[in-house]
Amino acid sequence: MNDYNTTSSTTLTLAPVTVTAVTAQQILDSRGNPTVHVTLTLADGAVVEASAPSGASTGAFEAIELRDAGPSYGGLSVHNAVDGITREIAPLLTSREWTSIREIDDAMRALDGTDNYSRLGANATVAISIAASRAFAHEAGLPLHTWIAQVTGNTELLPVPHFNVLNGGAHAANDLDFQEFMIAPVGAKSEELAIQAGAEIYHALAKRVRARYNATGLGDEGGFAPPISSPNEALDLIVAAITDAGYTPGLDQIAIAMDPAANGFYEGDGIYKVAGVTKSREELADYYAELCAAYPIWSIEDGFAEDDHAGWKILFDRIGSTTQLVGDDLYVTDEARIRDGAANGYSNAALVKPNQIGTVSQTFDAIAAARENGMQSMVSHRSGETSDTFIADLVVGTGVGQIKSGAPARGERVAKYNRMMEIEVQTPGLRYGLV
Ligand code: 2PG
Ligand code: MG
Repeated sequence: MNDYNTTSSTTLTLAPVTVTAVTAQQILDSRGNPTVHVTLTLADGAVVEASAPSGASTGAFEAIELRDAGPSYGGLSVHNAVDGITREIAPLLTSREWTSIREIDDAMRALDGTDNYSRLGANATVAISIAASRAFAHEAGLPLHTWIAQVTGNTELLPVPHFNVLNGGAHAANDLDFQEFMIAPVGAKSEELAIQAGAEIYHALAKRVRARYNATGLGDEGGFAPPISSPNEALDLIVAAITDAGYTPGLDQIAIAMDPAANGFYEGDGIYKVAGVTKSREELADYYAELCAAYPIWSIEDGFAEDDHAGWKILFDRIGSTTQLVGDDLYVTDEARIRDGAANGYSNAALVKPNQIGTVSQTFDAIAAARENGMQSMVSHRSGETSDTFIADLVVGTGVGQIKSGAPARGERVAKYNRMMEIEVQTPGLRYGLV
């Protein structure tokens, strides 16, 4: 069976892929840590490539990144993952013709033999799976985003970008416990204007951060990392910067999203510590509700820790009807976990990171599971990135309407935003906005 959805209005021709050669090598990610880069040579001589991103605040249930644990790069080199591609995945890929991305992903999964890619490494499988997706798009003669829309049976949509402009948690050296403060131009008229708004507000924020804290330091995702510890202070700064730049803070123009990444300040036993203050589950849920009442916050990701299901339920009952609550470490892009979350009332949205689950077709499954259960999805980068822009095509092709790719600055972050603007120019008629 192939992946092509026959309900699509476009007539689809099966376009099989033949891989004649595979190369893999170690490159650096945006943090200066090693990651995996691959190329696939196709029968017509075309070459497609991909590289794997890498998280810092990783969830305990994520697919496993294979790292050498040797003396180089403090144990982080990826020569074993590269060797696994060369010795095992390459012979598999070049052994036959492939008719769907799922076929390739399933074969890699079977070859790995574990349920979390701990033998070959999800950093190896995700890079191959992304490159293979590009191979299918090439053979079909389609832009990658259009191929994704056809394979998944979705309507293409230009997403609302969520720009992470203030960094804390595991991504910055300051004392801010919440990891990400994002601005989302929900009311923009186009991708280009959304990105313009994000960049103009980022620059207005830079002025305020310099004037007030004499600080220019950045976090891993390109947002500012001034010496503050209070989430309220961070939110006040952002609201002021939105106004400085000539925009209106609010749920219909420039909204705010946060990723507290609560694993990072969970003390266990239902106790969290934010800005030096200890909070019970109820107190933390109250605090989020207060922040949502005081600021135009439309979305909160990982408000509670990945294994604190009781906390998730309290928050969902409290503000789930008015606020998007996104599971990242909670779900790790795992279809089964998302279904479980929907059944138990943990959240109304899922974050989507291909390297958390290990392959592109499993990423499609996660998005489908969210959709089937009435949940939103937000496609996401990792804090360690490369110039690979796959997630830009992924978010457009799956039509989920939301992406976060860090600040509107730094090459590895803007590569995705620039790709979205390129798609907008090349594909007239695509709608911009939330689902
Ligand atoms: C997150 C991500 C991306 P990391 O927590 O959502 O912003 O961070 O890649 O470090 O897990
Ligand atoms: Mg997160």
